[in-house]
Amino acid sequence: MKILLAASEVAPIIKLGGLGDVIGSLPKALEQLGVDADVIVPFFSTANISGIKIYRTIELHVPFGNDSRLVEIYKTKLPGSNVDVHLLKNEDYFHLGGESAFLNNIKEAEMFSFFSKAVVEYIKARFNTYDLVHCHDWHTGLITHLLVDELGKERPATVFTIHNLFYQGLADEGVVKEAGIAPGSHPLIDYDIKDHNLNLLYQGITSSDWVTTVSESYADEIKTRTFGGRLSQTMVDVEHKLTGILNGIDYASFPRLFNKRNWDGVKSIQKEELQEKLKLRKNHSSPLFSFISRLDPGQKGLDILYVSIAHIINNGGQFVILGKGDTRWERKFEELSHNRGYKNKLIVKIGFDSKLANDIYSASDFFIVPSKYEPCGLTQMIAMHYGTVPIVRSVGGLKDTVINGENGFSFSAYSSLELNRAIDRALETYSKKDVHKSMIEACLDRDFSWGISAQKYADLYTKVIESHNKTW
Ligand code: NHF
Repeated sequence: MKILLAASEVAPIIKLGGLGDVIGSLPKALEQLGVDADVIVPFFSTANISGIKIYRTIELHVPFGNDSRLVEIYKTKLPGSNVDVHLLKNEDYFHLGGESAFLNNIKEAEMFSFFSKAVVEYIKARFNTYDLVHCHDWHTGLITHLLVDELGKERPATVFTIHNLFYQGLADEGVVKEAGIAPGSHPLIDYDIKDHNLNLLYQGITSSDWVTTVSESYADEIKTRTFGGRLSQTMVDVEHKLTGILNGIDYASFPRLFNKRNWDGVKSIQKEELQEKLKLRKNHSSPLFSFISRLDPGQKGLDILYVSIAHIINNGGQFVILGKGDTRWERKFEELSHNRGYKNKLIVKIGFDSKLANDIYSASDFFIVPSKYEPCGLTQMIAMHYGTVPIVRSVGGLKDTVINGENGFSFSAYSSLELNRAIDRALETYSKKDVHKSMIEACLDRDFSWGISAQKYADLYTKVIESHNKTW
């Protein structure tokens, strides 16, 4: 079985968010199961290629608009594996990308329509030897239609994974023509562009052989208006081909200095070290809460968290925030930390620093994820790996990974009142050392490595390839 994973990012070469982590680790886990998976991504100028061997392989001439555009293909290996990564270089389309994946604008949509076209040209240049193309998020939404046009019944089978339904990629209707899709050849496209724009996520979902999303609960939630918005009915329509598969995490990226026997001593030393490093008051009895996230007010629960900070500090806790994103919220959190009453109790670090992130995960007592919605969420799993008890809103993957009262705390209604109640339960536990200890150990017992999920993908690939071969 030969699989091609197409996406906009692959960690550690190009990493903008959780999608990059998944594309950087799923193929390695598939390789362990004997599945031969390649990765294809745009070669953005922001790609981090220092220290890795990379070489130019072939050139493609990709028809787009009225021109034929040169795409140079570079190849490297995913660090620590034998997985081939193909990077598509084009000065016109990919030179500006890679700094954000969340602009959601027409320019980005055009860039990724070109990417979709180039991926299909690449598949042809490789003599159509992939059995299945696994597309990720709206950036790859046109691939399936193009495969039908270019390869007809010889096309590979397709799986489309939704990492975040909120980002849909609205393209100008003109990209349909630029990509070389003839008017009238795809009813789904004709229907979609009646409102003069093309929804790339909708195209990927409706035209692929199978659809997955990154947790079982999120697969259910997006069928409702609250979580699925305008695409909720579409998700109901495709439920016969929709599965939720929880993401795993690549533990190699999260070195831990303790195990289930000695966590107590090591974690307390780490807490002291972090308090010293971040200039928090050195106080071991004060519970340390943390929040590490992209600062996205639409998703990450920043407003309810903001209000609950006072509750934590007033109850003797300390709080560390690490993240970047929305500049208004960056400023709001920074300003709050300058509040006199919060000195040495609230530390806000704007930026992304994976070493500091791991130190914070490891030294904290509690980790908060108050998201409005969360397709899977990786941070709660990382926190649990470090024996840091998560406090989460019970949605999506957070619901599927945290068991209230056993290995974490969860709350339902989206309000700081509810979040405060969960914080109160955490504080109460913290004061009863043996209860807190058993929760930490329950966290350490959980195994979120990719093995189980990769097996689910491998089984799904086999099923989809078989049924595709039968149908054609
Ligand atoms: O974990 C990778 C990530 C998810 O919940 C996360 C999200 C975006 O919002 O699948 O994608």
